[in-house]
Amino acid sequence: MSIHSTACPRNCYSTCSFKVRVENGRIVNIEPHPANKATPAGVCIKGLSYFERAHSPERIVHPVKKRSAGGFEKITWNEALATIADRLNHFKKNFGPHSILFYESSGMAGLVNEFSGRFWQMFGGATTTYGNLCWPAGLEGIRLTLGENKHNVPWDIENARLIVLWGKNPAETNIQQMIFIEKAQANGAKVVVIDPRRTQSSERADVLIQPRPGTDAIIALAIAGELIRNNWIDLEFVNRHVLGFDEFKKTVLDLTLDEAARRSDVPVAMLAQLAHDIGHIKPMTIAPGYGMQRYTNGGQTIRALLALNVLTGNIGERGACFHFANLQSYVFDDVKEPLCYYPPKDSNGIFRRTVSKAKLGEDMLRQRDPELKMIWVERGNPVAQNPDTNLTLRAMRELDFRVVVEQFMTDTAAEADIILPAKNMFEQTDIIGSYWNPYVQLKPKILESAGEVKPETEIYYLLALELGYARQQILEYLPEPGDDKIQTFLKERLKAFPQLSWEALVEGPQLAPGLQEIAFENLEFSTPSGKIELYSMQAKELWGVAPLPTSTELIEGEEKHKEKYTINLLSPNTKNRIHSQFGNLSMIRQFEPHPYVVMNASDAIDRNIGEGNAVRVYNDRGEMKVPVKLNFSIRKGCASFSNGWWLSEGGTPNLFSKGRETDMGHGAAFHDTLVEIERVK
Ligand SMILES: Nc1nc2c(c(=O)[nH]1)N[C@H]1C(S)=C(S)[C@@H](COP(=O)(O)OP(=O)(O)OC[C@H]3O[C@@H](n4cnc5c(=O)[nH]c(N)nc54)[C@H](O)[C@@H]3O)O[C@H]1N2
Ligand SMILES: Nc1nc2c(c(=O)[nH]1)N[C@H]1C(S)=C(S)[C@@H](COP(=O)(O)OP(=O)(O)OC[C@H]3O[C@@H](n4cnc5c(=O)[nH]c(N)nc54)[C@H](O)[C@@H]3O)O[C@H]1N2
Ligand SMILES: [Mo]
Repeated sequence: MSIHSTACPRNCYSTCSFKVRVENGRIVNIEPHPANKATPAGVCIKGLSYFERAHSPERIVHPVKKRSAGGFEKITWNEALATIADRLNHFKKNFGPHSILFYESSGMAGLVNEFSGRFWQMFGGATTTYGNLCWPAGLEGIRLTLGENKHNVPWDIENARLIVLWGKNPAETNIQQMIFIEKAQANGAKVVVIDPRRTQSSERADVLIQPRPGTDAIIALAIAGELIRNNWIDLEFVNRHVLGFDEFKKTVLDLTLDEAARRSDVPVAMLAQLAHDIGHIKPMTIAPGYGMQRYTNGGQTIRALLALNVLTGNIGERGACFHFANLQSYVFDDVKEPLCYYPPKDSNGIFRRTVSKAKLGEDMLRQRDPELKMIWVERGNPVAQNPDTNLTLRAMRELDFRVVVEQFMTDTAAEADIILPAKNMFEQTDIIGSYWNPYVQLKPKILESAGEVKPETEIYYLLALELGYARQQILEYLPEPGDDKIQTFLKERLKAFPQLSWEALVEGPQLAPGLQEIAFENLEFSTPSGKIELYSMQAKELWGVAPLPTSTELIEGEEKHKEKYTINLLSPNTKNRIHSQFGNLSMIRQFEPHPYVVMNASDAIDRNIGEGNAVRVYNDRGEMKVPVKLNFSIRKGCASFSNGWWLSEGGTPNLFSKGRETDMGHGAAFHDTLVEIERVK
């Protein structure tokens, strides 16, 4: 029996610390880790389901290849590696290394991920991806304005008197945040939720404002106008720390709440009350979510929201914060790598060619000189999770060869010629940061690999040998097999931070070196001007948008599409899955066994649709048939289908989304999607 401290490496705000008891090679207990002040209650149900997930009989634990008659059959590692090496050599010799696409995504956080890129570097390059499906529009909007992405420690929200959850649903997506929000409420704080849907978070709030999707910027800018007109701003703070106030003022002074009410379809009295609250209740924390910035106007929207903190001086103090992403624990540059949103640096000229994650299918099909011939997928499920599933599928199917490194038979794995079994979080040591809590954490190896599973580092090492590279040459890029080699690598990386000892990390989470508990408390901003840039020349130079935050209408609604399709399909995250992970486990499936679409009952009446009916959701890009749930929790004109369902379970919302980048940061505008819904006769 042994007990280990570890941390959840899923792409999730909370990044919970927990203690795991292992007996006879199996996980038998999971408990909260008290040293993490941000996650005192311990893991969620998904974390608890690691019991099942680690040892699931459905896990892929040896290499398999696709049978010509359909389905997969078990093969040996020797056969798998020999086949893959043969194909790699063939494509490289005949078409060049850029005929191979190396696709990685957010399935597992950690420093060790960087070795995957190094393998492809050694190989002579590959086509890689740029952008990120998740949060880059917001990250970039904040970087342009404040210089960097950081926020107060999670427990500081307790000090806020006004909390605006703006397009965020922490009761499902950041459940630990609710602990501190509820403490704030107990101290008398007011909580406002702005979301086209009624959510588990809004059930626990004082006010719910339900705008038309994509209209948050107009709301924020009109409120900014109202604050300025009534002199409800902190002029001293603005004069001292802000660049571009006069220009900003000019653009919002004539923008009325009536105009915003009309465009967002929110009662004007609600906007007036919100403006009054923002102008009078201090300190205020706005917690914008990531969902709300997955629009073609997402980056500018985040800049418009942030302007409300800036005008009221709600930055750099206890309880006063713009709580989007806290990258203070990303002290090793490479921890950021899997989430990095710029096209990869090309210092050595090897990667040269990149395709957009947001437009994956279209970009894959578009490549010439050389055309893409092969894909290698790891830590991602692009068929289900990237925009435009049918186009992604077509692009995958036009390739000659597909390798997917996976734990389970996902929609992407099902497309593979060869699936290599992927490690889980307990089978390789790594170090992770968090984009919400301020800790650096160790995630030690505590289980032997299931079946014949090998971590990616080892897969690449063996593949390199198979390709004929000499051991000495390989070691310049990759560690030798064995977790001790990984630990040596991590200890080496830790040397840059004497405050972070290995021994302390083994015990539990460690505060990031240089942490500012109250972000920007010194009121220093690493923007070009050194001030908070309401007016950002970089915004124009880098992304071609206006230097001031602006509000623009959504693109999908401007196209011909609008005549045929009138329902805006939202695809938020949901409590018991992380994107496309966990839903296949029986512990999770018991809560939601089948996919369903949620629709406003009055939209349903117009279409002769009744509760529980099978409906066809469709647009020009795809269709699916699923049951419908009717209620009034979602705005009229909107429907919701949470992302992460598998095609093989009945559908994914990305059947309908178009590959479109956000206005900045190369994100994906998932929610800018119109569909129609009809009853299946
Ligand atoms: N349980 C769970 N937790 C997770 C994840 C998960 O899959 N499951 N995923 C993690 C990851 S990677 C991410 S990115 C985060 C995301 O978590 P959040 O930041 O909470 O983002 P979403 O769930 O995408 O969207 C939040 C809300 O935005 C609303 N919304 C959509 N469009 C608009 C709009 O135009 N305006 C406004 N005001 N609101 C809008 C949606 O209805 C939704 O309720 O969660 C992380 N945590
Ligand atoms: N319509 C719509 N689509 C969305 C979103 C939305 O709001 N709406 N949200 C987007 C967002 S915010 C995100 S972050 C993305 C997430 O999309 P992805 O980054 O593709 O993440 P997951 O769906 O979690 O899939 C990760 C896969 O990695 C596998 N995996 C886990 N650990 C390892 C490992 O160590 N090695 C290997 N090789 N594999 C491993 C898991 O089994 C899982 O199948 O989805 C995006 N897609
Ligand atoms: Mo995400």
